[in-house]
Amino acid sequence: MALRTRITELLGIEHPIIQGGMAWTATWELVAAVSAAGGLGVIGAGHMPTDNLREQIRRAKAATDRPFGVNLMLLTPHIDDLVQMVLDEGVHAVTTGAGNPGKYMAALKAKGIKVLPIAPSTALAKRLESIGADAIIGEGMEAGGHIGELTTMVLTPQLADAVSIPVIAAGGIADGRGIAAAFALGAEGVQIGTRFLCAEECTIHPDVKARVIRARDRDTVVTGYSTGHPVRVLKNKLSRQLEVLDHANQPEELERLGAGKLALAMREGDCEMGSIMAGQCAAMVDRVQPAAEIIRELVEGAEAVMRSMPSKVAE
Ligand code: TUI
Repeated sequence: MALRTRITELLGIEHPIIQGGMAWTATWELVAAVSAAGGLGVIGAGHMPTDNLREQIRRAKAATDRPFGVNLMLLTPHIDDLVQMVLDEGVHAVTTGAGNPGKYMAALKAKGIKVLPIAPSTALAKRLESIGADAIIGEGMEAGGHIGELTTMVLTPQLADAVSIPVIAAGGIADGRGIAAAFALGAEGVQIGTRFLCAEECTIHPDVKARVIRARDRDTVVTGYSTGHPVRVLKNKLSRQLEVLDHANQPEELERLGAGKLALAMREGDCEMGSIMAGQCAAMVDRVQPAAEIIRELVEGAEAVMRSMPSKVAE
């Protein structure tokens, strides 16, 4: 058995598993490992300078012949430059987050790049389908980082009904059960971020991996509602300070305090004053393991759940 869908076909990959394009986290080492294992590795561009992203793309190309992608965070000030560089370098796929990629759709498609926007609502998904998106990633608010309002459970089936292109479910998926559930809701692929934080090939600071492994069910919190860009993180000293500013409705102060804190966590390992963006399913991650082993467990787990389903239906 294998999980073959329009997503594996579209992207030329073995398993319909897209790795979340996490800023300061998803560097070429993780990307190459995920792609080599049959998923789609995705470089997290975040606010990365254009030259650094070019270097990341070139290193990923040198490390794997398999398809990989780049996640473009549309709120970044130099996004036009990043898009132009991606067009020049060429990658198999682009995922987008934190905005509407409509402005770039035609140029990306003209280069043969598959465009997979993250959409937190059916309205945006329909609009993106109408201008040529190849698939829609529906990210529920269980996810880490910048989130929308709806849960994966509610968003996925509505997206599947709203568009004809394939839907990829994201947010709260960390094992085979989550994948099987996403498929039951109408998804043809999944995007997984948090579980890959603890891939051996993920270059984040080991203290952050240890913190994710320690996380329990209620250890994430959403801060930044007052800024209009709510972000889910693991609870720590920083998140408590951000919450105070959120409740006092001081978005400018909050932005100031939050600036640069993702890198402080992920690269320097400051687990108290850094922003550890992780989803609710951090609680389901219990060890560091190679990306290929994660993918194998995900696929085998999903297949086992799907096979067991008929026995749950009485004749
Ligand atoms: O983008 C993410 N997750 C992220 S981005 C990020 S870095 C960041 N830095 C500062 C402020 C905020 C974020 C950390 N994590 N996930 C995908 C995602 N996209 N979640 C929600 C959205 C989204 C929201 C609104 C996508 C489109 C959208 O459209 C609004 C519109 O313009 O129609």
